[in-house]
Amino acid sequence: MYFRPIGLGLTPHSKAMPDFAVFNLAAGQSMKMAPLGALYIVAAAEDAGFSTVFRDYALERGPDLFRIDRIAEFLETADAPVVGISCFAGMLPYGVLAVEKLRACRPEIKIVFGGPGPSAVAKELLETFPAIDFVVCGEGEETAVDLLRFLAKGSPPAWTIPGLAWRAANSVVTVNSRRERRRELDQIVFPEYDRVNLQDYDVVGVVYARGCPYTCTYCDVVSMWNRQNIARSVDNVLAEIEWLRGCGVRHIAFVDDLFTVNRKRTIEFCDRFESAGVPASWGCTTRIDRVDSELLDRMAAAGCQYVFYGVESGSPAVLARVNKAIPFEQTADAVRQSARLGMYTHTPLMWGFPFETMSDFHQTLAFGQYLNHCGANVFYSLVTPLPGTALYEEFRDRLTFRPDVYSTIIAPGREANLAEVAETIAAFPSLFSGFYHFSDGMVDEKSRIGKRLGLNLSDIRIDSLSATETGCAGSS
Ligand code: B12
Ligand code: SF4
Repeated sequence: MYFRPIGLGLTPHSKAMPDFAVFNLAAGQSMKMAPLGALYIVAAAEDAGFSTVFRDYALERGPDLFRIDRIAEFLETADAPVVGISCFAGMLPYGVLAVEKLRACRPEIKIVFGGPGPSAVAKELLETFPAIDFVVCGEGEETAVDLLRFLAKGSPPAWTIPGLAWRAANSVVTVNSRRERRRELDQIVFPEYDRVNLQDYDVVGVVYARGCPYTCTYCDVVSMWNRQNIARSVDNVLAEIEWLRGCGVRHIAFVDDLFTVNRKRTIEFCDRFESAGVPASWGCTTRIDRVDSELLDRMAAAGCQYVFYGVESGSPAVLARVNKAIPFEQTADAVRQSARLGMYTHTPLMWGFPFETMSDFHQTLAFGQYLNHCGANVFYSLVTPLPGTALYEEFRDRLTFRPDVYSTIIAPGREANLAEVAETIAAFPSLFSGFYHFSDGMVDEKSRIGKRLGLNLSDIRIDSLSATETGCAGSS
């Protein structure tokens, strides 16, 4: 089907021009994973008859990856009347500044943002940056297709499209009602992998189920998936893995927020995966209180090679405050068993909460050491107050931004260069709060302690740590 924009301000284009150009904006990742979200959108658009091109910035190389001009140039590598940008919170400031440049030379195109970064801040994003025309909030396939139809034929009208945030001709921004989560995930077309060369990536992801029912206060999964965990069938997942195997993929990273949320489903998957004799290994992310000894045995037997447990803190008080009160012995037991089964066991710990006392922090460091002895790969990350989280809402007036101190959990990688975005981040804390930290989180003091103990509080980049130690760096 050929898509012709009619009377919506889009420039008529030749048949050679695609209808839709989707760009994944990611940079500085240590591990490159084919971007599922963007490729699901490409597949949905193609399936609905819109010719679509895809470009992945994660594959770009060079020292200037975080320069706005470079990103803007990248966005010009595909010409289409509708440009879609997929990004997380970390690339959002870069994305908005780059599309301002794109807009200046391409006033006729429509620009739509989607992904976990823009989703949580859709209204303010559109109100602040007129270069952006639409934001697709949450699960994107159906909303994106409705939007493309609206831009092509004026129907369905923008105001009727659930999940869409848009700006009317009078500049008023509207965020439509949330779109109901899709229940029949098996009906969703597989990610459009033929648009990428899988060999360009270090790892390939598969989503078994979307969303998580828990309420950890720092986690922004709710703004994307609305606390519902909805799964594909085992057959559908195995079919995708078989297909990937055919492309030479040997390891699958399940990218579910909480892979073992449904024990029965996990056992069924393990049994089927093992009996199908799929010669591939896999790994996943989950919670300590969603595994048990038998389940871990089954997972290991079925080829699970790594497991990522969000442990988060060594202080019972902090764990209770973030809605993740899991007893330490349970954590240690699960970690010991996972490691014993040969799984590479990751246990991230967070620090810098506004309510984390020095004693809480010390407990976290001590627990980290203990988990190390249990066989875990422990790493520490500075708390990132992401928009849309309960943590952000409760403590939003205690945020501080220092361009030299930020968590690389949200900033895109350790090599991120904030030079061109720092002013924008500072001007719009509620849009870019992931780059902030809590002013009463005692960040400098705690980093110094970590350093003195020889611990790598790895996810914080503090350019000025040595300066801080000599008392040169100011704290805000
Ligand atoms: C796999 C993964 C990665 C991979 C690859 C990511 C990729 N490009 O696909 C790797 C390991 C590289 C990675 C890195 C990071 N990640 Co990550 N990652 C994930 C994970 C586990 C799965 C992503 C996924 O495939 N989801 C499934 C698909 C179906 O959902 P989706 O991507 O959201 O896409 C849907 C919608 O968002 C929308 N959509 C997406 N793109 C577009 C584009 C358009 C035009 C439209 C219309 C719609 C649309 O439609 C899609 C289909 O419904 C998620 C958690 C999760 N379960 O989602 C975290 C997550 C996305 N990551 C997160 C973070 C913080 C990071 C890092 C910053 C961490 C770090 N410092 O290393 C980096 C950033 C990298 C960068 N430079 O931008 C956060 C994002 C938080 C936020 N608000 O932005 C998440 C949500 C985890 C969390 N809960 O904290 N990540
Ligand atoms: S941190 Fe994990 S368990 Fe908690 S809400 Fe987020 S995805 Fe769910």
